[in-house]
This record gives sequence, structure tokens and C-alpha cells, in this order.
Amino acid sequence: MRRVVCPGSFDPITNGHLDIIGRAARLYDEVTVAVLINVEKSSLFTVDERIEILQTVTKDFANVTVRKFHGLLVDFCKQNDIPAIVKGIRVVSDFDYELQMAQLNYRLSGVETLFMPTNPEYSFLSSSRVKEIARYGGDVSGLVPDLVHKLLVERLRG
Ligand code: COD
Repeated sequence: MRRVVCPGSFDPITNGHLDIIGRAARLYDEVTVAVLINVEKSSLFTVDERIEILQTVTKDFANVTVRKFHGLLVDFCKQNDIPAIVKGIRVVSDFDYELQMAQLNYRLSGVETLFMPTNPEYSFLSSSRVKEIARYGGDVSGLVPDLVHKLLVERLRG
């Protein structure tokens, strides 16, 4: 059984995240989407809301499950017998950052990291940019799943 984790904050999930999750689901038997519980960072959606959204938008992928975790990602991987992490790379600066993290994670635990180039259609996309655009009334349809679009409009424009 080939298992992999797609970790992140997903506050909220964008079509860039979803593209990486879908591509991982075609390559692996089991994909766990792991949502970081980060008490130090304020978020727009609670962890449980993000999990519900992720479950809804990945429901067509039979081999994708959604979980939350806190602490080190490699500990979550070890506890759940997951040997590899998939990360999407948008730009060179992502690679600089992710390379160090991948090497540290390997050094800590032997868990491997696989980099997947972003779909060019989504290479400029991040959760924070999406929130900023939505907050000022910009149109984020096509950048996020329809459910997220609806929730962003409700939450940010009252
Ligand atoms: N296209 C493709 N991929 C994308 C896109 C896009 N448009 N946007 C984001 N991604 C990918 C990236 O691979 C990113 O890593 C992942 O999706 C998640 O993105 P975010 O923004 O939701 O999540 P982050 O960057 O806040 O999440 C970081 C982690 C939670 C993965 C990380 O902080 C972590 O592992 N934390 C746990 C503590 C730990 O183990 N630290 C490491 C010590 S070495």
C-alpha cells in the first residue's frame, strides 16, 4: 500500500492545493490531507471548518482522507505509517524553503518529500492572496472551489 500525506494550513483550500491533491491521488493508493493545528497563527476558518470544506471538495477522490495534526509533521507520518510527503512547488522561492524543510524532515525521521510542480494555471495562487482579494470585493471564482468562493463571500463581506 503506497501512502502519502499532503500537509498544509488550507485556510482556505485553493484550486492549486486541490490540483496537487488530485494528482497525488492518481499516483498513490492512499492520500492523507493533513491540516496543521497552529494556535500561534490566526486563521479565517477554524480547523474543523477547514476539514469539513476539504472533505466536501475531495469527496470524488475515494482514496483521500482528511485529518488534523499538531506538532511535527514527521511525527504524524510515523504515527500513521506514512513514508512520504507531497509538496507543490509554485516558484523558485518555494523550492528554497521546501528543500530545507524536506532535508530536515528526512534527517529527523527518514520520511521522504516529493515535489510536484504546480499546474501553471495556479502558480500565482496562495490562500493569503485569495483572502486579500475576497476581502476587498475582488472576484476569486475559478481560483478556489465553488464552496470556498461562497463561504469567503459570506464571511468576508458579511
Ligand atoms: N499550487 C501548488 N501547490 C500549492 C499551491 C499552489 N497554488 N499553494 C500551496 N501549495 C502547496 C505547497 O506545497 C504548500 O506546502 C502546501 O500546498 C500547503 O500550503 P498552505 O499554504 O496551505 O500551508 P502552509 O505552507 O502554511 O503549511 C506548512 C506545513 C503545515 C506543511 C508546515 O508548516 C509543517 O509541516 N508544519 C508542522 C511543523 C513541522 O513539522 N515543521 C517542520 C520542521 S522541519
